[in-house]
Amino acid sequence: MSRREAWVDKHLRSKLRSGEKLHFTLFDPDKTHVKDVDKVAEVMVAEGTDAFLIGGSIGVSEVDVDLTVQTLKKWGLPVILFPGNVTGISRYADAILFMTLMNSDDPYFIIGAQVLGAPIVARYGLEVLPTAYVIVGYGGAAGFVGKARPIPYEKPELGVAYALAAKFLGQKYIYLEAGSGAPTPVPPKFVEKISKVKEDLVLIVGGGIKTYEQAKEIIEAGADVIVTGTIVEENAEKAKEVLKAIKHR
Ligand code: 1GP
Repeated sequence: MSRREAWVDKHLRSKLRSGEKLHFTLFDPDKTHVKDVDKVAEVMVAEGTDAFLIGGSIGVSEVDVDLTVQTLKKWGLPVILFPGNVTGISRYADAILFMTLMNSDDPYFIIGAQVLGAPIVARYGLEVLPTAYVIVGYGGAAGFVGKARPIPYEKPELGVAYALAAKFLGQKYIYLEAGSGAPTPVPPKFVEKISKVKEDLVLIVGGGIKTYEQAKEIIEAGADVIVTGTIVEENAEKAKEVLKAIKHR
């Protein structure tokens, strides 16, 4: 078991402490071919993205994850795994969102996959970022595959209960996921309620964020990190706008 020096959590938290808000660029190896990864990364790095997330819910092989991670390493940003299953683990990454899908009805996504993956994570010496993954609203493929009971957008009090449970269970990050390509992102009012109870949890919000206004409202509501995937794949100019909303406040 070789443990590399853990630096990603420290790095992200020190940025947050200095008042920055963060943006993670998501690469789904099933959607972005490895030959296009650098082109997208170049644009996002120039605009100030803070880290790369690699993962997806369907059709992600270990080989694809390895290739995407290896390609992204050259940019010098944290390369963080965002696994949909045990096939999403790469030895070349810096860290892993070690997630439990809190509102799944299937024990496999709450603890089963984690048990199968833990020895691999230990063997690779990956830095672990303990993460409560909570599906909200639309849910998309992550909600469908993960057999989640998504929290309705108009029931933030349920989200608050999950955030409190995450905190009491010792999680370090909470990820509110509307689902990739969600028609509407997690509402700012929902984010605000979670941000009021989150304390040291790093609050990540993703799914359906496509415009400057959406990103701005979610950040102003108290999110620490915004994740974008679809817009990065589809429209670099709009992705730049989202980054502006996060970085030039
Ligand atoms: C999905 O939250 C992420 O897991 C990003 O969603 O693809 O809609 O940006 P989008």
